[in-house]
Amino acid sequence: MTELKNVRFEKDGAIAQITIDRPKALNALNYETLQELLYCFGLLEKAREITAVVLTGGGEKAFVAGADIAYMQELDAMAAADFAGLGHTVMTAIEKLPQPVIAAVNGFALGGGCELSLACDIRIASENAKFGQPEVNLGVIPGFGGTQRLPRLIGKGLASELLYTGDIIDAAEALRIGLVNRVVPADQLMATCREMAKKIASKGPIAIRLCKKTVNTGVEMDLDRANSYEAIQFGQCFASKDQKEGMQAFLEKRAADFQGK
Ligand code: CO8
Repeated sequence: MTELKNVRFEKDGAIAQITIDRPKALNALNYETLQELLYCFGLLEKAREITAVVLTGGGEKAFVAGADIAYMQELDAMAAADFAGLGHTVMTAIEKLPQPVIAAVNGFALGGGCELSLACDIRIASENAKFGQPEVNLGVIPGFGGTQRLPRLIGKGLASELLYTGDIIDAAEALRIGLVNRVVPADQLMATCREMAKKIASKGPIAIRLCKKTVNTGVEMDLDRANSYEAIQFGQCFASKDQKEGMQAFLEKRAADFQGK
C-alpha cells in the first residue's frame, strides 16, 4: 500500500499515533479504511522501536460513528460476511499487536467504533464521548466482535441492555459501567493519552510486550491454564537483559536503562 487516504499514521519516538480521518462521514469504517488500518498494524508489528500506540478519530465529533452504513447498504449476505471478516481481522490485529493500544475516544464511538475501542487495551474518553451498539436500529447485529467483547468487558447483563436497546450512553455512564478507564476534558484527551503512552514506553519494552500477550491470551483460558501460561511468560522475562538491568537498577537505587533486549 503506497498511499493512506483515510488513516493517518505518525511516529514520535517510541509512540505511534493512528488517526482514522474521514471526519465528513464521522470516521465511519468502510472496506478501504479497514484495509488501511490493517496495513498500519502490519507496520507496527515489525516496529521494534514503538512501545505504545494511540488510536483516535479525526475531527471534533467522532472517534468512529460505526461501520459505513452507505457502504453496507447494498451488500449481499456473502459480501457482508466478508466485510465482517475483515473487521474481525482488524480487531484481532490490535489485540495481537505487541504494543499496548490506547483508544483516545474523542466523540461518537458507535457500532463498529465502539467495537474498535473494545479491541484496544485501554480506553480514555473525552467528556463529550458517546458509546453504543445501535445496530439493532438498522436491523442487524454487531459484526466486529461487539456481542463478544462487550460482555467480556462490562458483564453480560449490562452488555445485553446496550446490545438489545441500542441505547447511546455518555462518557460518565461509560466510566460508571467500566467501559472506559478514564474521562477527561476534550482539550486534555490527547495529552492524557500520550502521557500514558510515554509512561508505558518508559518501562521495559520486553516486559510490556509479554505482559500484553499474557493478559490477552490468558483472559480466554481457565484460571489454572492461564496461571501456567503466565509462569512461562514470566520465565521468558529472565532471558532478557532488561530483567537483569531492572533488578540491578532497583538494588543500586537508580533508574533502569531498558534497551528492549
Ligand atoms: N456510516 C456512514 N456515514 C455516517 C455514519 C455511518 N456509520 N455515521 C455518520 N455518517 C455520516 C452521515 O450520513 C452524515 O453524512 P452527510 O453529511 O453526507 O449527510 C455525516 O456523517 C454527519 O452525520 P450526521 O449528520 O448524522 O451527524 P449528527 O450529529 O446529526 O448525528 C450520529 C451523529 C448520532 C452519530 C449519527 O450520524 C448516527 O446515528 N450515525 C450512525 C450511527 C450508527 O448507527 N452506527 C452503527 C453502524 S452499524 C455498525 O457499525 C455495524 C458494525 C459491524 C458491521 C459488520 C459488517 C457486516
